[in-house]
Amino acid sequence: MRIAIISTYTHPTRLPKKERSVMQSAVPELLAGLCPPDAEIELFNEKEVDVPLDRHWDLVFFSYLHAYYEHTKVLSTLFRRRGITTVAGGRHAGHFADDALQHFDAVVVGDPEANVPALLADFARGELKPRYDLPAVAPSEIRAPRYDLIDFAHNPVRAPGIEASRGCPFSCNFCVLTGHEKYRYRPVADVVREIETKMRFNRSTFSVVDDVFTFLDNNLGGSPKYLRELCEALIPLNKQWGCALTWNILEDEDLVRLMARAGCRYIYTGLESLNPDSLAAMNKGQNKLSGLREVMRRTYAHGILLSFGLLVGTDGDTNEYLLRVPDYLDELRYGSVTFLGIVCPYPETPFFAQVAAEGRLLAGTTIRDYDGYTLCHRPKHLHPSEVIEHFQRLCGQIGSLTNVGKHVYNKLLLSDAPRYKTAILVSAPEVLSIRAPLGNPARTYLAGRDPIEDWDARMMRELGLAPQRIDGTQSLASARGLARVKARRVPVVAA
Ligand code: B12
Ligand code: SF4
Repeated sequence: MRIAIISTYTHPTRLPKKERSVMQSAVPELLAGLCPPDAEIELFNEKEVDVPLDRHWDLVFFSYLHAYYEHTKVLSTLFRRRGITTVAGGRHAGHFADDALQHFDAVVVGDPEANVPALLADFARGELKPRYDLPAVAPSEIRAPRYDLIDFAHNPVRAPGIEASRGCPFSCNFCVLTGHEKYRYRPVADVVREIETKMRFNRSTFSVVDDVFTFLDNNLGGSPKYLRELCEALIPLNKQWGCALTWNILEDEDLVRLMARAGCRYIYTGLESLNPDSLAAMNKGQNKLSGLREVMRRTYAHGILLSFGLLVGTDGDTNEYLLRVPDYLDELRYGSVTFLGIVCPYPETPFFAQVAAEGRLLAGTTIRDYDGYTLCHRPKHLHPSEVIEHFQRLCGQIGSLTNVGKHVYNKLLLSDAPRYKTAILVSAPEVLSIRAPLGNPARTYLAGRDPIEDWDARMMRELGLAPQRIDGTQSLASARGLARVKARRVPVVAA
């Protein structure tokens, strides 16, 4: 059986750009590990390479984020016209299974471990079902991805990624996990064995990422006890790694010291806002704003680069706060923002249910707009145009060369931990990447206003595909886990 597994991608500028960064989707190699050993498998990560449209496979699996749906529909339709069977999975496909079934032969809802082998067995017998929805397996049954199939030649800085846990114990109102996923983690011994025996590292030209890997977990600190055990077990491996976790972990200095000893050199945390009202509006109570500067300084002093993300457009944001963000960051001195986005009401979230019920979705919103860089709703205290002005100004100010200079100057000499200085220097482009979404002057960043990518738009016209409109109706009806909200048409407002 010839199988292709494709992780699709579209760039926030809506231009045909690649993004060869450290973190990439691990779904292709994860699904490959669930395929029979005799299958001929090819993996494609569109963030790094184009997908060949003329090759033949028996079966193609697609993984995509919400905003890549239209593009993924185009690819699937082209393949199906050539007799190739296509399957969609991931959070969007699971939530909008009925919509996806119009464009794919089958949809997998939820985790792949039980579903993919069942689907492959049915396909081999010629009995493919449209929907696979088997329950998740125990975390101890999660299998290692096929690291051997990752082609590092496409990306000199890519680090292999591993999952120690899935889900997150917190309930931020804008997060796609909230109300849908239980927090669960794999046995420490399984994770360590996978790193020791299965993981393949990227021996890149500049040796920047040799022996480096990333945890892909949404929140590696979901259980501090588990994280401690994991770190103890990682010390003898002598590898360097990065992860994402929540602010509460950083306040525990002993744990941060242990993480550094275990090889942690990079932590991303979704700080989201420096304004208490905005954090409250996002139900992000785990982020405390007191003592930020000291927590940041000592994390660096232990040899860990701490980067964080900020969101604009939340219901607590005001003009006064957004204007002051660069000053707040200067006062923090050790803060390093590597992600700046516009808060996104993903359709399966409590935040979406709220803005839809209150008639605050912008008119003409389609799924392409749900990319974290496009305003899809009207915030409580700001006009949509004000949000965009702040977003563009902050991208320019925070992602500036001056800021890179301050970042390196303030932090380079804070620690002598092995590879700490490399991590600081290598992170400079990450700070600049905050500007990346601004690369298309034609973008308004307002939902319903910006055309999708030229090629996708042309192919959608030729193939007769309509965009998935998000006006509140369908999502309120099908929101799994978000209570039984009655389907009803909700008013949309114009920007
Ligand atoms: C690497 C990564 C990226 C990469 C690659 C994206 C990608 N294609 O996954 C890049 C840099 C592009 C990216 C960008 C963004 N990301 Co991101 N990213 C991740 C991260 C850290 C790891 C993804 C991963 O490989 N996980 C491991 C794999 C194995 O798990 P998984 O992707 O969750 O898939 C599981 C199931 O959904 C299912 N599955 C998925 N696809 C398929 C397909 C088939 C056929 C089957 C059977 C099953 C299946 O199997 C997996 C195991 O259960 C996740 C966090 C996380 N732990 O998932 C966030 C995450 C996916 N990102 C998120 C966000 C918000 C963003 C950004 C908006 C901003 C940001 N923080 O950077 C942008 C823009 C996204 C957009 N345009 O919509 C959110 C959700 C976004 C969404 N649309 O659902 C997540 C969940 C983080 C979070 N908790 O908020 N991200
Ligand atoms: S802490 Fe992060 S992963 Fe957890 S619910 Fe909040 S946004 Fe989602």
